[in-house]
Amino acid sequence: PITGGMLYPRETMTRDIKDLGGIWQFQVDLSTWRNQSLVKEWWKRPLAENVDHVLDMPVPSSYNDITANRSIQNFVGWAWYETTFQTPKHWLDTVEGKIARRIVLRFESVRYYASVWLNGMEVMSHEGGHLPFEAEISQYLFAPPVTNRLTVAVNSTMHAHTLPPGSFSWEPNTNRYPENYFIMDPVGNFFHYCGIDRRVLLYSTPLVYIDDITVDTTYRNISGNITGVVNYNISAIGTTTQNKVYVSVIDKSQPGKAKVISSSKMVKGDIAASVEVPDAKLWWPMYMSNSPGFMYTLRVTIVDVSGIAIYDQYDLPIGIRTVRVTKTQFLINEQPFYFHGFGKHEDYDLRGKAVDPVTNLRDFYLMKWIHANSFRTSHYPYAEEIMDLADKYGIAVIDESPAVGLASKENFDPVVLQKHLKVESELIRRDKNRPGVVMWSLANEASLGHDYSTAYFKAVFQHVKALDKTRPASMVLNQHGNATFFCDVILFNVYHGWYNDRGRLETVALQMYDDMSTWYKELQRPVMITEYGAGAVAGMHLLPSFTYTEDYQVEILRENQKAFDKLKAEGYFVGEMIWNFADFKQPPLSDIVINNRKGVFTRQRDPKESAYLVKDRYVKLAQAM
Ligand code: GCB
Repeated sequence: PITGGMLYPRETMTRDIKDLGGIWQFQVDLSTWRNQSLVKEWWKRPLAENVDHVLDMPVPSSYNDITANRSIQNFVGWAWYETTFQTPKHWLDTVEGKIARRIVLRFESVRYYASVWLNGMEVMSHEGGHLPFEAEISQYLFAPPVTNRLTVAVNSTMHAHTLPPGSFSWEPNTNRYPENYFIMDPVGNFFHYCGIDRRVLLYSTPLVYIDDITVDTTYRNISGNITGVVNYNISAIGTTTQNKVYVSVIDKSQPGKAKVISSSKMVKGDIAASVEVPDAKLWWPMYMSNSPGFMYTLRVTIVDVSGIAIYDQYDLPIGIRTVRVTKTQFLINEQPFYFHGFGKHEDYDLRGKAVDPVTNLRDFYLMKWIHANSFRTSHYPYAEEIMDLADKYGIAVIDESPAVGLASKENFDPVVLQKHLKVESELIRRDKNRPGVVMWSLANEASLGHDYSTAYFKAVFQHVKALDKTRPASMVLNQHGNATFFCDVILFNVYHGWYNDRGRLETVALQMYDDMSTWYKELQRPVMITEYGAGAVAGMHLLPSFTYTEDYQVEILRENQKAFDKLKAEGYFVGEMIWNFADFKQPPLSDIVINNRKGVFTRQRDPKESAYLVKDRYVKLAQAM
């Protein structure tokens, strides 16, 4: 089980944040890799005293593409990061000899494994990228003017028992390979970026604090008059009979005026109640309303018994909406929703997988331009900054866990299953309150042909369903198998005219229609395509079109879309997502030039010819919503 609510740090009058981003010190330890466990003790002294020379490295960023050094680009093993900071003095004020605030160190993501020391003392470790972890650190801090030293050892070795798995081997034959030569087969076909790729934050809260909030929303519609119902569950730490909790729902267009306020006695632990929001505006995806992405603020305030002195306050953005799946439809607020969007990656020039506000906004402006209403977080959870934008703009998200490439029997080992359950717990804890998240994807293209994979997914689906009863759950498929029965919606990837019958455009529409209609016949539930497409190098043209030209990509998309129109008319086809939104970096595989070229935008986010075709189609789909 995981502990703590780990609410996303948001500043309020009782909570403050210090961002530790910037230039950190860095060095890789060329003599190690994860399988050998940690061998160096570089946390004991400043990094500069342990190595010949330290490098500078930006945080957040993947470390791979920053320097001109190939061994850092390809490095897999222990990479060391170090920074220093002073704690704001008022955080350390004491009351009766004890520090009166709770100080937390939080990492939004480190890929893949991290151990953290503060002033030479071990604070925490965490396995798994793309998800936050944190610890209270008051006891490790030096008071100013003394400077604190923060050391992080990062390791991104993937093997059969990591999630996602990778295959790792090394070549002992020193006649043919240099010493310590190893091969790590990529996790999927995206570049294996590593490092501290999201923000590192220090934040502080009062000692009496809101630990977690879970909301579940619904509404009543009486002849067009909508009353929102926000069920909430709040858990707080440190409260006594001296505390009350206020919950208010604030309409951001009228910031001074809370729509509803309810107050309850807060004794210890949890409180579950609900508030009704009169004349509520529902959260709708783009094109289903004139004000898509309408968000309220759920303000939770813990006060003293008189109701005056404020202990803690947290502002949770919420949206009021429902999601439900029938045999043929995906319903948002009881209206049929048709996904038209993309599979994406967190992948940018130089930064690798780093969270970056510039690219994030560029991507959302491009999604708006092209009239997309949805994307999938292929193949791992995306940064909370991105998820916030999706909520705000009304973009529906299929939220995927980092289970890509479960293929061999070893990958379905009980050890991996435990990791998978933990990852789902961490992901649902993080994203459970987001209206934009309309479905969970538990894996991508797992191999399903065995009893052990059926048993494995039965356990993962049960776990997810127990944690979240409000959203459909599925996984992205590229094959049939018993485990497909657990999926609420069939999400299918296939590359007709590319990975099969390459160059044969005349097969595409037929095969796509055959695949998708067969799924529906077999499982009698909504089906959608989550990946289809073709690679195109921007600027390359041939007539007749040929693989890797922009012309061929346009034709592949068009042929597939013929099938989608036919399927849509049959009433059970609920969406189409192109692989991929933008080109992204691959490992050095054959058959590609640097990047996976299936983007309708280049890696720099410029449109290919296909982007105009997609825009025409998505505009029409948007009008039909
Ligand atoms: C797939 C994978 C995706 C790849 C894509 C491709 O099926 O899900 O991760 O990038 O194909 O382009 O090969």
